Amino acid sequence: MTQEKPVPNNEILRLVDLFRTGLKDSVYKWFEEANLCTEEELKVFEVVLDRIGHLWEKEEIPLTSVYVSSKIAEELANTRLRPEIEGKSPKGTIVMGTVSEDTHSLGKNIVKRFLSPFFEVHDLGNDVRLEDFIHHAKRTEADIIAVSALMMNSIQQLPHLRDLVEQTEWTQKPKILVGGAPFSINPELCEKVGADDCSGFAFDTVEKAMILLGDSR
Ligand code: B12
Repeated sequence: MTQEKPVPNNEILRLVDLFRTGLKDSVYKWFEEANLCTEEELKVFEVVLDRIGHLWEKEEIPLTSVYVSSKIAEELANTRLRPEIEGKSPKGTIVMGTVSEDTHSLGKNIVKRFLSPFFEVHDLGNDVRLEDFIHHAKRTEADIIAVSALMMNSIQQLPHLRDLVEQTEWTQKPKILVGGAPFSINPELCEKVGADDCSGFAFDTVEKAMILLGDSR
């Protein structure tokens, strides 16, 4: 991995403008020229999307601009963000999804790409009911249920997932791994929602999942 290069604030502001106005080619050119490593690229576009979210919150830009930005970010993630690890044999099974009433898929999809070389990942998509996480975890004998939650409303459901895990009979009880931006802002949320671990950044999810797996075997 190359040495971390801080991206100056004026460059972040320029990128925010390029994203929100849908100038996809200029965004690509920016990343080409910046020549960052994958971890830095991911950090940059999380910061940019966070700023865009705040602009929308302050009613400085419409929701359509957030949507346009997310479409560019999605394409960028699919084409540029390559985890620097390749095809290992799966070490366990993970059922993952974004929790019900939450359709923020970008972070979950990135995490899936990072986990897939190491685990058999069953992606249930977005807006997944807690009962469906349990059903699929049971069916696949999953080691981990990995849940993405970006909104406070969706986070509030998570303690009930712990209840459902405890109330269900398992051959081997799955661990709960949760993630999304709120967990990097406030890591204490992890304990509050009853998860076994949490992460606000895709880069440490493989390690966290491996540790949970070690604990559960
Ligand atoms: C893009 C975006 C959208 C896009 C989503 C497109 C898509 N396909 O995902 C659109 C425009 C559709 C959208 C809609 C809405 N949004 Co929105 N959105 C965002 C925004 C700007 C960026 C989210 C994002 O993609 N970030 C980039 C990714 C890569 O980061 P990430 O998700 O955090 O994921 C990383 C880590 O957290 C971690 N991770 C993520 N998941 C997981 C899971 C596991 C298991 C692990 C281990 C790790 C992990 O790894 C990822 C990579 O490092 C956020 C602002 C923010 N700061 O989050 C608001 C934000 C989340 N949205 C918000 C809101 C309110 C909405 C709407 C309700 C708006 C509306 N009025 O309709 C709707 C909700 C729709 C719904 N029911 O879900 C609020 C939530 C406020 C709150 N506290 O509850 C935010 C915070 C904006 C704000 N500042 O107010 N949104």
